[in-house]
Amino acid sequence: MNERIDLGLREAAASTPLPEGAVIQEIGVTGMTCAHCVRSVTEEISEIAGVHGVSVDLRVGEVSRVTIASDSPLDAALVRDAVEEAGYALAADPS
Ligand code: 9UX
Repeated sequence: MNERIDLGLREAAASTPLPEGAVIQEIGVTGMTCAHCVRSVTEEISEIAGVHGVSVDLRVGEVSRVTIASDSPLDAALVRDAVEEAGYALAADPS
């Protein structure tokens, strides 16, 4: 299954003009299998200061792609903590 789920948050899309200095990064997350997983990860990451958009490309049984838009580059440890707080894990290969 391969499905993009956006939970009403602002889409981190290139089509939208970004604020000065804004950053979009993509991370890989393992273990996500449903919309509730998507919600948990989205909510945890959204709580990081400076984050204004989270978009999840759910790939069940594979590495899901999580796109994060933020005002400035995020501390990688904060992102990892948020993913783990939600109950999932960063993929070894973030690309
Ligand atoms: Mo998604 Mo439910 O992993 O445990 S199936 S939240």
